[in-house]
This record gives sequence, structure tokens and C-alpha cells, in this order.
Amino acid sequence: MAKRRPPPPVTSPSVINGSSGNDILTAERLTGTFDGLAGFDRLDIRLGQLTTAVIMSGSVGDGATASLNGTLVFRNIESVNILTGTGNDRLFGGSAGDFFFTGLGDDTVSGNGGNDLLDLGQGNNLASGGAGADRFVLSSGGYSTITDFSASEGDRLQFFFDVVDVTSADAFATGMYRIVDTAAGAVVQIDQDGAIGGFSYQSIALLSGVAAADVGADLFV
Ligand SMILES: [Ca+2]
Ligand SMILES: [Ca+2]
Repeated sequence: MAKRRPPPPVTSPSVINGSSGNDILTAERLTGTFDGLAGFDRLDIRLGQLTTAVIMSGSVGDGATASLNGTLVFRNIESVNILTGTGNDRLFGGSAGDFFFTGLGDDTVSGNGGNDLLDLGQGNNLASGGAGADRFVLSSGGYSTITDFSASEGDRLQFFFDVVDVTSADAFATGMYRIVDTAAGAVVQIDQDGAIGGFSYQSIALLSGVAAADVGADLFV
């Protein structure tokens, strides 16, 4: 008598599970369910082509469930690495280090705990790093309000460059950037061609409640 093959386990094909160890899972659409299970798990979410807003809800971390637009659901994910497109996105991280690249649009991003990287792109953005040593990447053509910049926590600024081999600290030192005091805080300005040509200084970020005198080249990476 031929052995009968056991029936396949009943699972939902739209659920992608990690292992009991540390996993990196990848989502490339605004649909599906991801479960990192045990371990320290990261979810890479690649939505850079989207022209609509990505709105996050829930919370990020072990035992927690979050979703993007209610259609991409993930749980037991300790760290998110999210790339979004031209919409006005609203994203947040968990207690560990997260990575955000929010492109064009007027984006709102909260890193929460951990050492987060917030690349805010262009548009009129609102960002908070939360606790931890966070890095804010600023772009010309954008204006980002950083609500909780803290040098003593280790927060740092970085400029988005097309030019390689120039560090942000060097660019600051050569006068391509300057810091202006305002009632709301320190405003970071860029002069795209430095002292040479026709561009003038343009504001790209506000560090709320920070004095310009406290923003030196040492805060740029
Ligand atoms: Ca965006
Ligand atoms: Ca975080």
C-alpha cells in the first residue's frame, strides 16, 4: 500500500515569517503581513516609487504590531528601514535604531528610541529623533524642523551631497553652510556655490530651541 503524502500545513500565503533568530525581511508593496517572530528582526520597506502618502499606525517592536496604510502589517519587528516616495508620509520607529528615507513631500518622522537615521529629503518636514544618538540628513530644496535636536545625546547633522569626498564638517567649515539664530531656534542655511557664484543662502532646517552658538562643525559628520 502506497504511503499517502501528509496534507500541507494550513498557512496563509500572504504571511511571511522570519525565523527564531535575527532576520531581515523585505517588503516592496503596501500589502502583506510580516512576522519577525523571535530574535532581533529588521523589516526593509521599499516604496520609493509611490506617489501617494504612507501613513503608519500601531507600534514597532517585540510583541507589537504596526501597519502602513492598514494594508502592510508587521509584528515582532524590532527595527524598520523605510524608503517612501513623493507623498506626505507619516512614519515612526521603535526603541531600537531605525532608518527613514522619505523623499519628496511634506513628511513627519519620529525615530523614537535608539540611534536612528532620518533622511528627510525635500519638502517641508517635521522630525524628532527621540532618545539616542540620531542622525538627520538634510537636503537643499527641503526645510526640516527638528523638534528635539540634542548635541549631548549625540545627535548629528549630515548634508545630502551630490559631490563625493566632501564631508559635511568640511562643507560647513568652508562657508557653504551657516547657522543663523532665530527666536524659534538655530536655522541651518546652505549657499550651494559657497562664496563663488550666484546662489545665496537658503534655509534648510530649524533646530527648535537650539542656540546657533551651540551648533559648530563638530555636530556635522
Ligand atoms: Ca515623502
Ligand atoms: Ca528608533
